[in-house]
Amino acid sequence: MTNFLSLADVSDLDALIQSGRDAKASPFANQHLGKNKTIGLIFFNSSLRTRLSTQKAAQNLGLNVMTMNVGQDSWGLEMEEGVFMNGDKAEHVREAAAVIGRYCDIIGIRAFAELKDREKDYKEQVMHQFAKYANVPIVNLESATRHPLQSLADCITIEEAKAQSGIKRPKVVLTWLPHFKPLPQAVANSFSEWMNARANSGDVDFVITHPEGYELAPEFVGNAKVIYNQDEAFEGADFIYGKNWSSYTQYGQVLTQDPSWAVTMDDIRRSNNGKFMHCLPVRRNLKVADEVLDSPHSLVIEQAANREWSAQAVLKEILQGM
Ligand code: SN0
Repeated sequence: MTNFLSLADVSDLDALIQSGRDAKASPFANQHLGKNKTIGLIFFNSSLRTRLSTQKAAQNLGLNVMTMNVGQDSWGLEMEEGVFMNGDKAEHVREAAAVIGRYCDIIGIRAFAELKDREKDYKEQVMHQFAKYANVPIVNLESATRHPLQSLADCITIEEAKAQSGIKRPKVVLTWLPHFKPLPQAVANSFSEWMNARANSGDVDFVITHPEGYELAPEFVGNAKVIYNQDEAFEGADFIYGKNWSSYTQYGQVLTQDPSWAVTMDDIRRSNNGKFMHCLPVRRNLKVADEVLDSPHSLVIEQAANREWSAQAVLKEILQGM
């Protein structure tokens, strides 16, 4: 693996999931791999889990870690080519990426969708500009359209829960949740992309449910079954994966805040004794009831804990290829 931008960079998904589980069982087994090497973690947006879990994973592998918040700690970065730079951005990505690439052996980048211009967001300009000019491997720490480290942690979490329950081919339901703010589609896109791959290999059945107008881009929906009635979608569900996203078709818009889409214990009862998953941060009661988050049905803390092992599996594979 050179870059880790999406599922397309993964050659063997089963092996990567297993590598994460191995790291969890034996965190320091590969400490030699990162010795005298440095990873830079570059954030254009806020982070709690991604920042700490990736730093922890890197340290487990013996890497040195540097972190920077772009625009707060550093100069604002211009991403467009050929611009006359008399605006608010003091530095161009051509220099910034090249310079950071001289200090770092791997660069992780977080850059959310701006949710103004769909074509621009879905071009993944920030990731591609860094990949082009940094000359070192790039790791996606949530981009405009995807959050693959989260999706890998979600796969690990589902495999662990499957091993516990003995359910061979669980029904996994991605549900839209209400929110008053427009949020990116990245987590939902990525989860769908990875679950479709898991469905293709017979590891899960995958269903998506959301109000009309919240259809994800067709390349992410893939072969998933889309059901507009949430109660119907939850019937027999072994995993309920909640996430809010803004509209893709009416790009970046909040079309409804219908509170009946929030997940409650009634929804869990409708499912097959289902587990609740969310990438966090989650706004309690707006999106999911306290009684769900505080019940044994919730996997959210385990999912967040598994972020360390998903990052470690990816960094290990990149280091092995260097
Ligand atoms: C981000 C998102 O992509 O939806 C990060 C998720 C890992 N979430 C938010 O921005 C939540 C913001 C809020 O105010 O609830």
